[in-house]
Amino acid sequence: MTMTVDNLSQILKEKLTSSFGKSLEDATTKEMFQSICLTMKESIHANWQMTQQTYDEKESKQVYYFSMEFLLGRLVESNLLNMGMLNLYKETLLSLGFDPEDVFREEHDAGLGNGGLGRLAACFLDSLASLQLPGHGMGIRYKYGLFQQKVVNGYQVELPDNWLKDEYMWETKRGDKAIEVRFGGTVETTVDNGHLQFHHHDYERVLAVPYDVPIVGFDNNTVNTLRLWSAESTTNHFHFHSSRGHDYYHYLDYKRSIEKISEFLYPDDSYYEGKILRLKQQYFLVSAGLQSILHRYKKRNKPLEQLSEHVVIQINDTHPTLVVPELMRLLMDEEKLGWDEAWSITQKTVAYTNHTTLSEALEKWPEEMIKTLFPRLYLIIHEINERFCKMLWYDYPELREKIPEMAILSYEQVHMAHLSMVGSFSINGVAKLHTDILKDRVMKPFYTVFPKRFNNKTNGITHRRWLLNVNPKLTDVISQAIGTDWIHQPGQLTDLIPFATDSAFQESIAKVKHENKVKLANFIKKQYDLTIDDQSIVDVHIKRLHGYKRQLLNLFHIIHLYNRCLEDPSLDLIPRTFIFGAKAAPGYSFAKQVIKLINAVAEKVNNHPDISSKIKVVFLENYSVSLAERIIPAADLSEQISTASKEASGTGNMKLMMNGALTIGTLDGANVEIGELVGTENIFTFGLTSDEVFHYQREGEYRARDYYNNDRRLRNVMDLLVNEHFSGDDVEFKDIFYSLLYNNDEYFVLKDFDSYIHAQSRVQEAYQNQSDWLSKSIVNIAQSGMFSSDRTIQEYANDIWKIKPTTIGNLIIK
Ligand code: 26W
Repeated sequence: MTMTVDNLSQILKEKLTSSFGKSLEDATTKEMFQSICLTMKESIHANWQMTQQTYDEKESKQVYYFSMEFLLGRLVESNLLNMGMLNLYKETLLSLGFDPEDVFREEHDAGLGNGGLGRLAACFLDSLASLQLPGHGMGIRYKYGLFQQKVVNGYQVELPDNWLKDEYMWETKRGDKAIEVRFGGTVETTVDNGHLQFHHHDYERVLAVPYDVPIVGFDNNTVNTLRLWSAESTTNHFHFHSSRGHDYYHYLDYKRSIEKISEFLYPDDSYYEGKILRLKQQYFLVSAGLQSILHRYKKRNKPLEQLSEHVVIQINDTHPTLVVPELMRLLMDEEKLGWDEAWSITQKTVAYTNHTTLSEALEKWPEEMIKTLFPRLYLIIHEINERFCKMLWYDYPELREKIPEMAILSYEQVHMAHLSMVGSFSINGVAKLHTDILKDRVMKPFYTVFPKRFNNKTNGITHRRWLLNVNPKLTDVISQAIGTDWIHQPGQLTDLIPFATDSAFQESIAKVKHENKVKLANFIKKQYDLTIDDQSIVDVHIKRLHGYKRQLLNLFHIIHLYNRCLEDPSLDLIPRTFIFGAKAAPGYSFAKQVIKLINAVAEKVNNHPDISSKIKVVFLENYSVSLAERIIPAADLSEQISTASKEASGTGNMKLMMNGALTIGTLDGANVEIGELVGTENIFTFGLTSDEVFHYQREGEYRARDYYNNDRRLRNVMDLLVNEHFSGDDVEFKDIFYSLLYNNDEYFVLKDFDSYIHAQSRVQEAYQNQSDWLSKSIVNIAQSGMFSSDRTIQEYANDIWKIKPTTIGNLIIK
């Protein structure tokens, strides 16, 4: 039976009564939201159970994506879209007197991630389910997600993200599947029947309790699982030995120390800090995840030797690297396999993705810490290292002098990337350029030893969320032109190419963009009481705040325009709205100063009587998945201006392109591939290449000061930072100024300034010819299908995981 607005209205009214004792008239939007979720869950849960049952019956090979971060955002709209029910629910809500947007906004963003790495994991889950692939997520159920950002007086202030305050509607606690994870203690070695045995004593026990979130596939019956682990104290720890209170307080202390393990997400992106709690979190995820996988595998009654034919573990960066020694431990100590068998199984089961080459982001843990927290794992890592170094010594004499830099244990540190590479069968980068840099530079000696393990998987984004959900009007315009097949086969967006020069189509694209701008402008007006011009160029720089992402370079262009307007009030500028969204790591003071500077520039520019009609600068606080969803459909220009070689891929670049924004960018990460697809005339490329950056770094030839001295425009921009123009005092921005001149501008902002300014004037010129601009925009949309994460996941499935779709049969749902 197909559901109608009337049926659904009835169901929702009944839900309101049975769950909240409310009539429609008395129900709050939150109650309506919860009623919707409860209703959706009835069919999702039926398919969920069916999916798991089918995987077991068909013995499908399963992928487990281990990640410390899953940046899901809200799920209600994307689940409804995937279930084919979005329009029905929207219409029904309207007929019941509710604004669907208000209702959907009741869902708190699940912000269990910092940025690109976490959002990629979420897009991958959507694609796995949509391609009917048996792939699941393993993560941590942080009680607090990434901090909420407030801007107070121009400064970032961090507030806790208490996302579980109201019930999280999508999760199901599986108390019966709880698992014990052990920390610390000592290891005793004995010999039984000539076999070495390891006995772990005096450890601390932590209970890992899984909370499962269903991952709904698009237009199919597949529902996969994201399993998020929560740390709880084991109940049998506490016995009342006496009526004295201290047992009780001791227990509370203990309980709190355990729960800390899954309490919060470290708000750090691209910077590694050796914090013991983070290491505990990593092992907690790894041990609980692996134990639950082995438990399920054993139900298939297959020998452990065949594990890799049934299970693949993909580790999202090095954060879950401990899967390598932990799987060894479980296979040897629990399952009684010998080293060689266990090693062969482990190596065939684990695959590793690298997401950064920034040296400050590469994890290295002090040996002492690993030894204390995981004494048995330490012994195993030690043995892996010995065997690896010996192999190098005998099989690769030409690499002998490189052994200290390739070792897993060296200089009293454990090198997680080395452990990952040695313990896995696949090592992949996330964009062509990034993979080449891994092979030719950062991991070159490993590439010599394991050439077959290296491969590239250029990132992608789910077009369902990032086009269909966020931009329904553009979706309709596309489908009117080329039909709807592209929705299942996003590669077919290239059918739009002939429409690039079609003036009627251009007009409809322009109309949608303008409507999206009006919508964003209304939001900004409501939220910030700031009026932006919906006819202006919307220039968007949204991503984490980091030196290498060069928000500062963007700002220098803005200040430069401001200076030009001051010099020549009649300057002919197409009005532009510069939008920034960015969180800075709480301890990253340079990044925080840049936020303050953006806001200080905004204050000046937006309040200038003559200039504010030409330039507006907006810093939107609390950048998050939901905020990205509002901004991206309205964007004309996508700022992807990282120092070449530093941005592994970028995925915001893909989201913006798919929504018709043109890229101004360096030849970095996936920008290179975007440029190859759209052609040089449809992208604004500028700046140093990665090879040039490596050259300057190696030769030490760059002198930032020369650029300051020789470029008057640059001097005029920079001097404003230290002469009280943007701030009441002249020291507010001195760190920024000094990092450029005295620390020699690590990210080549001054070096690329001139080239960037030129690229920006090409943008303004191109925008003047609207028909030309629209044709460029259409080419970008047309070529964006390549960046659907469906393509990426299909490549992982074919090349790394060797898995095929499992079709889930039809359930009879009322
Ligand atoms: C241990 C501290 C830490 C935490 C997170 C170090 C490094 C990270 C991540 C690797 C940073 C990250 O999110 N990398 C981004 O991954 C995206 C998905 O592949 C890429 O698109 C981005 O270019 C890359 O910066």
